[in-house]
Amino acid sequence: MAVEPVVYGASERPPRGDYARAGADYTCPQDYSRYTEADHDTYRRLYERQVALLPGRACKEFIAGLPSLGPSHHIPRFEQVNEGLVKATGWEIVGVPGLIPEVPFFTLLANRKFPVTDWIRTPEEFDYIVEPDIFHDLFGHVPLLYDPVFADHMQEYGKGGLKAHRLGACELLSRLYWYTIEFGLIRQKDGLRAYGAGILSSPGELQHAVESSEPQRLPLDVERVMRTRYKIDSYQQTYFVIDSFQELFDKTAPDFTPIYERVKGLPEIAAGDAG
Ligand code: HBI
Ligand code: FE
Repeated sequence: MAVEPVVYGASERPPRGDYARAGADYTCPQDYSRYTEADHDTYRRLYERQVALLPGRACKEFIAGLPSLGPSHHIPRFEQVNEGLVKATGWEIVGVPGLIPEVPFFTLLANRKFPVTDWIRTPEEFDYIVEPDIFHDLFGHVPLLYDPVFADHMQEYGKGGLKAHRLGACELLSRLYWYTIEFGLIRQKDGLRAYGAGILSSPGELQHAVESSEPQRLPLDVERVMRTRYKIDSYQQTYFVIDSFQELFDKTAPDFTPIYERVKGLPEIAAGDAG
């Protein structure tokens, strides 16, 4: 059954992925034979550029998990990544044609399955791409799934997403995803480090988020996050900082229903406002 594609944000361009290959749960096999030499070369170049920027900027858990993706000179096979990942934290990566609707997305996370886009950007998009491609999903998100606390948090996020959908609070919860799992910062003993996939997979934003004096950096406060709008096509003007993944897990463990009620009655805060 062909499923309807999903387009992220207001992009007028049709989605890149071949949604006809996806099943009812929006997953599709990683058709490894489709990758061209140019695709493998793009992956290798993206990896090489990014890994050189990680020291002093990526959190220690990300650095520890990255080698588990396997060799960097070609696009990894999902089943090979899964051999180690399933043993480590019970997570597995599944192929998807691109962005998928909230409920299928949350359902996969709730079952410890992380959706990884199966196509890679063109060489012309080497420096920037709006939609997440395989490099963003694999390099940005998967290494932290080897960390037991973060892995548990991601599953709880998925379960919370299904609940948020029932409560009509997906927009509020997606802000939490944005300001933590995509663009979160963590204070570690040797300094401020990135743990968000959107930061870790971007050369420019990794330096901006950790080193620039421009953005404001606030302690993670779930209610403040849920009131804060975000932009998908520019560096963040606000980052939220945690001191440990345990803090992230504990702050997002409570039932959000009362927070959703309170936030719905409060004015939103623009991405760069002190609020
Ligand atoms: N689909 N494949 C994919 N990857 C995502 O990160 C993703 C998605 N669909 C919805 C979504 N993220 C956002 O709504 C999250 O903020 C929940
Ligand atoms: Fe992402």
